[in-house]
Amino acid sequence: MSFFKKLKEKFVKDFDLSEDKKQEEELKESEEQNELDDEEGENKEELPLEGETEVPLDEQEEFPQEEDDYKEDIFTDEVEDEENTVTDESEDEEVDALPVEEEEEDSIAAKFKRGLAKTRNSFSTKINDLVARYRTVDEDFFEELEEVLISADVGVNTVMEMIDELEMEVKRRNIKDTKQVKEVISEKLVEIYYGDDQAGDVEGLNENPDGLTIYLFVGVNGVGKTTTIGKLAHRLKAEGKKVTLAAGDTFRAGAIDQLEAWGDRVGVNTIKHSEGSDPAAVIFDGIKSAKSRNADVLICDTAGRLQNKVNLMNELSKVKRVIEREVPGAPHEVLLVLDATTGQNAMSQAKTFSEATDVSGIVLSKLDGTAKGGIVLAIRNELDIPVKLVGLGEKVTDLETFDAHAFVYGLFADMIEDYEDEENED
Ligand SMILES: Nc1nc2c(ncn2[C@@H]2O[C@H](COP(=O)(O)OP(=O)(O)OP(=O)(O)O)[C@@H](O)[C@H]2O)c(=O)[nH]1
Ligand SMILES: [Mg+2]
Repeated sequence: MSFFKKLKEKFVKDFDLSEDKKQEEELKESEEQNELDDEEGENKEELPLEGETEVPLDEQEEFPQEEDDYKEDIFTDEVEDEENTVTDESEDEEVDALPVEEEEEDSIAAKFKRGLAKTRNSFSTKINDLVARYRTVDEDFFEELEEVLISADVGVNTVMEMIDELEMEVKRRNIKDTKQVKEVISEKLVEIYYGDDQAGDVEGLNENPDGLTIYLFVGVNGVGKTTTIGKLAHRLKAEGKKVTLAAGDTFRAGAIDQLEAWGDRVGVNTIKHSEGSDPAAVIFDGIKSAKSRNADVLICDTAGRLQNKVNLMNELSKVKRVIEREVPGAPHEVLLVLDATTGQNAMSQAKTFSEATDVSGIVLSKLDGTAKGGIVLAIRNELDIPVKLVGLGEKVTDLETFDAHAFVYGLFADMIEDYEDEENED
């Protein structure tokens, strides 16, 4: 079966196409508006301009030198003594969630489509332009396609691999017409993502089958750790799980309140100590509280850190050791949050963090804020770390389990719908 047809059957039937097309057109209009006059479009809340969320690395808050002191002896077995400093305001009962203003009925496909609007608009314009200029598939066509993929941040090595495979496939299927190549490109993108893992299953979050599941969030400043934790807590709670948050970012002013505000918003407990205290101790108390409340999941926030700060990376190892000691098999995920709008810098963050701690999965945030969503493929293909979750917007429901098919659907949605039209004409 044709790959576009397969994607269409998988995703398009999920939601009302006409409704979606309307939404799509609105988005395109405001996209164009954004590009033309660099003003805020109607969709401001869903697609903030990049400048609004992005913090350039060199402007990010740095840790002061004296920071180092508190880290050296960060965790000792006396941690239990700090118990009395814990504030668990919500006690045993679940906090009542504030009403969540959302359009929950959005299908996965619709969310990916909306979240990838920027990437798709740029990517499909370029591909269509390429196909219009080159009627037949030749060397030059592939060379230009290479540039299009690189400009979407797919990553040079991944692009090379992809082009080689495309050339082979095009020969194998004896494809001459560039129009047909679009579909082969979409198919190869999914294959490249999964690599040797032929099953191509969606990789959800690992869970503890018998007891407390612990997720540890790490990453540099401002990438979206705390926001993602809030979104994830909301989702897990909606699945019927009892969730506790641990405010392990004791460094940045306001970080504890920010996490607690998320906890209140989605209706889950937050365990916190005072600002400046030992993060490992907070996590320790988080585990204790989660266990005593019989919580299913504990999600640990940590302070943003630059990957070149050795002490801060050591601090993470200590936090992780506490978790390992308290719950065998934990943490069940160490999730590195990367900001998709930072492009190739995200790749170098992933490299350094995974050297310092065993990163088990990536959360790629702010995919909605970039036209370079191809970074997903580079991360998976070049670092061999699965992308587990993607942030597709700032709303509490804008977090999805990464699904390579839905992703590619999001990138090729227009073409897949066009394909349907052509098919209907036959
Ligand atoms: N558009 C968009 N914005 C996002 C997404 N995820 C997070 N943000 C925004 O990114 C900004 C930073 O998010 P935080 O969650 O505070 O980031 P952090 O990693 O916890 O930052 P530090 O605690 O300072 O290290 C906020 O304005 C979020 O609303 C997303 O998926 N899409
Ligand atoms: Mg934070």
